[in-house]
Amino acid sequence: MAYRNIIFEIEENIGIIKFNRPEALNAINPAVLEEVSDALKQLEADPSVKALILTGEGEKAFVAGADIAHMKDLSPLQAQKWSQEGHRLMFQLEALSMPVIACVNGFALGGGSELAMACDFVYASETAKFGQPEINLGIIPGFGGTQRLSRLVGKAMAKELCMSGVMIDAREAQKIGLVNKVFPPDRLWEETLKTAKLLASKGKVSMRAVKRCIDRGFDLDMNSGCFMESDAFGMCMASPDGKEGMTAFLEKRKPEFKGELE
Ligand code: CO8
Repeated sequence: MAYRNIIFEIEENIGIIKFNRPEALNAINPAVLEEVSDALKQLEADPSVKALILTGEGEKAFVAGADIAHMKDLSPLQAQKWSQEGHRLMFQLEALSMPVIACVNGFALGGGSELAMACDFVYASETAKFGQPEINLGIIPGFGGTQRLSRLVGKAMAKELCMSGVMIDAREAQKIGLVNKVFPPDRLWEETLKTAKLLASKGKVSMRAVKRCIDRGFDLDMNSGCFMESDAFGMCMASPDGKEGMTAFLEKRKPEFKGELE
């Protein structure tokens, strides 16, 4: 597929997707969803790719939300379908076996903040701004914001953000747990890449297992979550990477993870 709304690259073993509609502050329209979804399928099918970074092209925006011009005249059923298409992409991101970092270089509003929340964690520039401004448009978050935000920052804070529609800066977003780390704009990319490389150096089997246990376990009761963790622990223990990691430790050398399951 030819990409017109995103820039898709693989640098060594890191996938990079840049939202690229600067004329609309990288707002998401159906073509963006389709292109990102296609790129994610390619990444998942490529065993050499071990981490993914999502970011926005230009200095102003990560993603300033769903494209309002596209949404304005949707019928209720079309809007419901549009929301479901957004949800599908967020779930596709969460289901990836590799870790995904949102590198938020500017506005992450509405669907943009929802996208960032569907990544494994967020690094942000000091100039980034987050918010769920849908209420100002007479609508509500439709790409999972009412659900992921409350799970991330708690119900009361999620309500305040979704009900007031106000923007918060990166430091505030870090304080409430929406953002992991904040960097000056000129250091954001190198720091994100450094962490992506660190994650890519780990074993694929255990990376996938930790991601699934935390994501799936979050919606389970403690007992069921721990049960799932034991199963995943057993699988990692029996994997070639598990054997290699522990053998390498005892032999005082760096492990060579192959990312295979026998
Ligand atoms: N959609 C379409 N175009 C946009 C969007 C957007 N979300 N955001 C910015 N643009 C466009 C502007 O219209 C403008 O275009 P033009 O130059 O042709 O006039 C261009 O980008 C630059 O924007 P501004 O001139 O407004 O730039 P400012 O620096 O003055 O302001 C802001 C930047 C504060 C980010 C401002 O652009 C803004 O408020 N944007 C809208 C933010 C917003 O409300 N986002 C939420 C959208 S709704 C949503 O995401 C719901 C997701 C779930 C959908 C599910 C559907 C059922």
